[in-house]
Amino acid sequence: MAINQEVLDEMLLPYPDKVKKNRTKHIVRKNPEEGCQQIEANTRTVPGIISQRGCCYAGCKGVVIGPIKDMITITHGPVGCAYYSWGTRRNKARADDITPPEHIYGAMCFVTDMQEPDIVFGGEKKLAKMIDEVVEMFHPRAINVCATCPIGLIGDDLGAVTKKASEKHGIPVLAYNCEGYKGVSQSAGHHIANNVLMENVIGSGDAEKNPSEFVVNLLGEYNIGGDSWEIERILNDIGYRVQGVLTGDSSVEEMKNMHIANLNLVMCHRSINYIAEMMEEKYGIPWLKINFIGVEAIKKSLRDIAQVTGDETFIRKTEEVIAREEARVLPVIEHFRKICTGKTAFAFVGGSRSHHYQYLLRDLGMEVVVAGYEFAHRDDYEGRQVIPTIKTDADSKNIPELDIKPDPELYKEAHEHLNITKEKFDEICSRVPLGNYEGMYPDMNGGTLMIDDCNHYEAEQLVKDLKPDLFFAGVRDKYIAQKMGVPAKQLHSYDYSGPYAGFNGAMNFARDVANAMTTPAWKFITPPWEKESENTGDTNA
Ligand code: CFM
Repeated sequence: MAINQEVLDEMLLPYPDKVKKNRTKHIVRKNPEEGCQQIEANTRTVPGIISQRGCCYAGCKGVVIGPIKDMITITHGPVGCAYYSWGTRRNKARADDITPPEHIYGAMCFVTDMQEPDIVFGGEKKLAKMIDEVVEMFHPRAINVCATCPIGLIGDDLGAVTKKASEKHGIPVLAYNCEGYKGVSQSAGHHIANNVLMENVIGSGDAEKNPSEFVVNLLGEYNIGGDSWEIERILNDIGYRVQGVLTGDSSVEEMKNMHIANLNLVMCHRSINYIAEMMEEKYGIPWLKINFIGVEAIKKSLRDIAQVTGDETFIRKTEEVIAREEARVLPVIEHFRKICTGKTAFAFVGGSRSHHYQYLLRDLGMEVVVAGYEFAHRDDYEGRQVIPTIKTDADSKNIPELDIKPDPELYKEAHEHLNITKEKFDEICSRVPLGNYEGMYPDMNGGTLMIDDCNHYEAEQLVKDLKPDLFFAGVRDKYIAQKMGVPAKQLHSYDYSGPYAGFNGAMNFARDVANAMTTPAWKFITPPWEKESENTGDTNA
C-alpha cells in the first residue's frame, strides 16, 4: 500500500510554519530510488505537542534498572514518579533461583516521597535514612537509587549519600543521576543505567570460563510477558548456556559474571548497545544483533548464532530445533494467517519493536504501512551493521574462528552508508554475511511511511485517512485508535498477554491479532469521520 503525498500534506497543513518545517524532517515516505533517505530522530519534541515519549528517569529506572529482581530500587523524588513507574511494564521475574526467595522486590515500590520542606532544605538526610530503613527491614544484597527531576534542581548529592551508605552497610548502593529532564527522551536514561551497571556490577564476579561450554548473554531483553524465558528455552535446547539477561528476570549474581560469555546477543539494540560495546572493548566479547520476534527472524537469528560459533554440533542442533518447533507451531499460525493475510497495520513503539514486529506481521501476511519509533536514533531507522569478530586472544582462544571473515572495507562502508548511492547501498546489503544489517528503513516497502516521535494528532489523522486494520502502540495512543473503530494492541505490555517472542510467542501473537480483528465489537463503533458526514448530511460516506 503506497501512501499519497496528499495525505501527508493534509496532516501537516494546520501546523505553524516552524512546526511544519520541524515535523517534515521526522517524516519519510520511502522511495527506494533515493537510496537510504535520512530521517531526523533523537531531537527535542516540539513544546506543546502531545508526544508519546517518556523521560530519562523512565528509561533508567523503568526500563533498564527496574527488572533487576534482587536489587531494591529507591526512587528519590515525589511519590508520583515512583507510583507511575511501579509494575506497569510487565517485566516478569521468578523467585525460584534466588536464595532466599523472598529477596525479590519487583512487586514493591520504594520512594523517598519528597515533600515541600525537603525541596526547600534538601533531601539528602531523608534519602540516607531511607537507605538505613530499607537495609534494616529487607537486608537486600544491593540497592539502586534513581534521581527524579527535583533532585537535580535542588542539587542533592546522590553520589555522596550512596557512597557513605555503601560503606556503612557493606553492600553496593548505586546512584543513577537520571533526572527526568535530561536528554530528549527515555533514551538518555538507558545510557546512564548502562554506564552504572558496567562500572559497578558487570565483571565484578569471580566465575571462570569453562572451555567446554558456549556461553551467551542476552542483552536488551526485558522479559515482557515472559519473552526472555521463551528465548532462553530455545537457546538452551540448542546447547548454549545463558549466563545472564540484561535485564529481564536478572539478578546481581548473574550480572556480575556476565564477562565470562563467549558472545553477547543483542535483542534491543537501542537500550543496551552501550554495554555491548563496552563489554567488547573491555572483555573482548563480540556481539551479534538478533531478533526473536517472528518465525523467519528467529530462524535467521539462530542460524547466525550457530555460524558465529563455527561449531558443527550447534549448526546441526539449530536445524533440529528449528524443524521440531516449526512442525509444532506453523499449523497453528497458518490457521490465523488466513484471517490476517492482506491486512494493514501501523506500528508506533519505543526504539526497536516497530522494526522487530514487522517480521512477525509479515509471517502473518500483513503489511506495516506506517511505522515509527518514539525515541530511537538514526541508526535504528537506517540500519547499522555490526559484524562480530571473535578475538583469538588468551581469554577467548577456545572459541573457533569465524567461517566468514569480516571484510574491513565492508565495515567501513556500512558506517558511511548514509551518504552513498542506492547501488552501493544495495550492494552492501546483499554482501552482509550474518544478516544483522538491521533497521526499519531497509525492511519497509516503497511508498510506506516512517514517522519519528509521532504525536497524538498525527496518529489520529493517519488513522482517519488510511484506516489500518490494526494499530500497534502503547497505552497512551491505544484508545485513540479504538475510539475510531480500529482495533489496537499494545506492543509494550502486550495487553496482559504474551510471550510474543520465540516460537510459542509467534503462536500467541497470531491468535491475539486474529482475535482483535475479528471481534464483533468494532461494528458497534461509529468512527468520528462518519459522524462528521452524518452532521453534514453527506450520505455517501
Ligand atoms: Fe528496547 Fe524495550 Fe523497545 Fe525500550 Fe521501552 Fe519496552 Fe519499547 Mo515500552 S527497551 S526500546 S524503552 S524493546 S519499555 S521492553 S516496549 S518503549 S520498543
